[in-house]
Amino acid sequence: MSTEIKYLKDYQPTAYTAKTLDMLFDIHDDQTLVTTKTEFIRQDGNATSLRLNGRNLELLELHINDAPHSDYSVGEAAHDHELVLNNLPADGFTLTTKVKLHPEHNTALEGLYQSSGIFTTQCEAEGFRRITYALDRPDVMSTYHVRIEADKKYPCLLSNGNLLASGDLENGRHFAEWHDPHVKPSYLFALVAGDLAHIEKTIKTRSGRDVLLQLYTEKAFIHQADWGMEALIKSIRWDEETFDLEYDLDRFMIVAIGDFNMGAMENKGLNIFNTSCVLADTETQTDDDFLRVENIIGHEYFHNWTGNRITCRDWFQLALKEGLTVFRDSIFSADMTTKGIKRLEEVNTVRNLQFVEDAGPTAHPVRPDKFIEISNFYTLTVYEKGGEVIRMMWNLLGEENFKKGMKLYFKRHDGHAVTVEDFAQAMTDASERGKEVNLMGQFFRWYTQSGTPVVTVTSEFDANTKQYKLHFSQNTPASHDQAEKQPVVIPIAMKLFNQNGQAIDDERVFILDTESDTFVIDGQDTAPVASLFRNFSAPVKVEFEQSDADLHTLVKYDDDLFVRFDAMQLLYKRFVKATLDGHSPSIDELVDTARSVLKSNTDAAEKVEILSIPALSVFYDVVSPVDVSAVDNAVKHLSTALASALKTDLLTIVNTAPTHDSKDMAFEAIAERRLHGFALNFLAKTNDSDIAELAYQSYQNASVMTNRMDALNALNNFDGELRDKALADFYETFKHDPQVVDKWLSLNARADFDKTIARIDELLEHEAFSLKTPNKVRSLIGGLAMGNPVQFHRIDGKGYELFTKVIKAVDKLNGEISARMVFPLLQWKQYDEARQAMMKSALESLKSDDMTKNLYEQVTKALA
Ligand code: HT7
Ligand code: ZN
Repeated sequence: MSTEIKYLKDYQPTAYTAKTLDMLFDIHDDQTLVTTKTEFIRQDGNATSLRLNGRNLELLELHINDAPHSDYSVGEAAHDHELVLNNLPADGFTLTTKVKLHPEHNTALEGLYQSSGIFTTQCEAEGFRRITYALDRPDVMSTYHVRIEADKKYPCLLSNGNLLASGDLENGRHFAEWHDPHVKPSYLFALVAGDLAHIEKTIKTRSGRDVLLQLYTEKAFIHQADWGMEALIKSIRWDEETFDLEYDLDRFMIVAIGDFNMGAMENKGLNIFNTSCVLADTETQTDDDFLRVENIIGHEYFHNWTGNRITCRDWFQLALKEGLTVFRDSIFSADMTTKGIKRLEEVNTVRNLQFVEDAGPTAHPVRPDKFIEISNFYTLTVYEKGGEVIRMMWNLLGEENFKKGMKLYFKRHDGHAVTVEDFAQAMTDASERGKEVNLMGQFFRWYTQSGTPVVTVTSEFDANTKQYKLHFSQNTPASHDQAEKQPVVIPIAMKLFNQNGQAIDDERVFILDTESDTFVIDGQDTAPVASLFRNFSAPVKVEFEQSDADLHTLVKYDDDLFVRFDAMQLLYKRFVKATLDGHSPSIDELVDTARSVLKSNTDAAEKVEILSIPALSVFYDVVSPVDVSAVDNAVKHLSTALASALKTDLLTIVNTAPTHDSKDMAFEAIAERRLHGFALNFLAKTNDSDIAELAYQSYQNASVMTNRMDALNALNNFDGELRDKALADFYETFKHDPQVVDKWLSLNARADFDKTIARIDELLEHEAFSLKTPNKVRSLIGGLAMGNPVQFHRIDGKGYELFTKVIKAVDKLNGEISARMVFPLLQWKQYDEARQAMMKSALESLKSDDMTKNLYEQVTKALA
């Protein structure tokens, strides 16, 4: 294992570049032979040797300019088996290598691997070196010609670009040849060979070119592909209309694969998706699954320009493509649904998860400056905080200037591998406003500084001078990687209301770019109610002791969904804190406010967002260190009291007949189902047995997966016969569909019962589970560690014990997954002494000589 640290400051261009790759894949069930002919051009006049990346490859042949060449060496495993070529001809040469691979034994799911009989690839970030010797880095961009030969039992032979030829060979074999006319880095290479069904449609781009769209999956699930195809067409149209960007090949293919490390991959012209992110049918997927599919299809499609046409110079620049594409998928999904709802989903991810990362041992800037294993940097900070930084640019520049910036970015850099600075520079240069804001100046600290800024706010009202002041100050706490922090540019979108909830001015943006500053407004008869950071205008934590009365006013009357939701969360937190401090806070005012929201004409989905009691971890900041059981008891007290007081209101919602068809995917229909599901699940918090009956009936009457899962989630609060019957029926009915089985595994893992750990242990041996399939591990073990904090953090340590046992076993198969899943354990410093000790020793127990470097990097950082 190489644990060498790579630094951004050490970046050097390569001495040679690879102009073209001509590849032959000779696929057999027990081995695959890959012959690669690469045309190398010398960039540095003095170079006579070249290092190529390679990993676990068996080299069979090596030729230079078609003649055998013996002046080479293959490095040690510690150097990932690099191939070093010496004594090279001047200027340029062609290298031909033939290597042997074993995709049938590849459990890391990187490079070429087999999943359910389908051969598939995953090359981002450094998987291509597991396929052939190459300059496997994003700043080497080449054109690819690929020939695939395989048995006819694998009828579909796919690769990037356009199909040139296909036909029969001897011995029941056949071939296909593909050519991708666009230069691309190796991480965008893809190949699929298998027995797949597909659906297809031809559309015309805005300029009138025909494009064939195809979506492939296993035959048994092809009926779940229509929504994905619709989402793809919506994405293509949206990018044409919003950013004037057209698709640039004759074909766009999506393939759904069951074993996949992440959600999806934007390979040029051949996107590969985790089945869970592309298949959707109302019988087997929920409304949330449908929306996620639409969003991820959009994300991968949008990468065609932001990521593929212009790519990253090196992996430190990952946020260049990911932050920008997250922002693009976010405004796409907001356009397809309701803006505020999509925004709150992002807010929850950033505040509840990214802020945790930013405060923990793996904190890093949006543009990291060092890493051991790049796979560990596909993080919430790079993606989500990276997306927030782009959103701030959009807001600071305005839509029109941002779009001018995008145009200039493509004009300058199309077909190249560039840096985050290149993007910020184009955005700065493209308009007068851009020059004024100067994204290359202080703003750029958002890319280079880790940690979450904290903005402290105090207010001051003087009845005599009628002046109202808001004092803002900012501070970014030191993080493990950076002791000193400088002030960042924080746009604070704000608006003032009077005590009756009427707006007294228009929304404005106050820029806090110094350590402290004051906003002043004159002419106020009474102290205004401040609505701050509207629409979550900056990814910061806010400390503001606003009165309870002000918060209730904001929940009831503000016209910004984020502020209403945030004010309600603050009120919930205050109730929980008071309970933990040994007081008996009254629930009455919360009930009144919640009831007024329920009775108001607020959109149904917005009601759900405002009133939902957040996940347990959201309450962790009310105490330090965190005693999970105590916080859980206080939150349960809140939810039971509120649900019991609102029981009649909630029952009315549950018993009202829906006005939309249960399969209608219009957002109003989804919102109606959401409110119904929320009411049923909130009622379950009463712990009343009539609600268990109601949920069971609801399960039996459900005709779509959304209603079924709402009922099962509600039943998951009641340990007893009804839940057992419903879960057994659910498994029996859907055991043929791996995606629904994942839901069943997760329901088992998320049940907050004493017996859950034993049940999970049992399920590890169940026919429905496999350690080799990331989706199964995420459902069962992720379900425990992320979705069931009470059982995971059991004070007897059984949760940690089971978790580490599984992480160790997964690490033997797939380091990308073990390193990702271990995240909850890394946050051990948050917890009380007893839990800290157990979590720390669990981390220690993960260390071993044969652990992957992925897991090594995470564990050593956490223990440092
Ligand atoms: N760009 C893709 C990232 C990705 C990935 C990274 C590491 C290992 C496996 C992976 N699969 C996909 C997905 C995206 O952000 O669009
Ligand atoms: Zn992406």
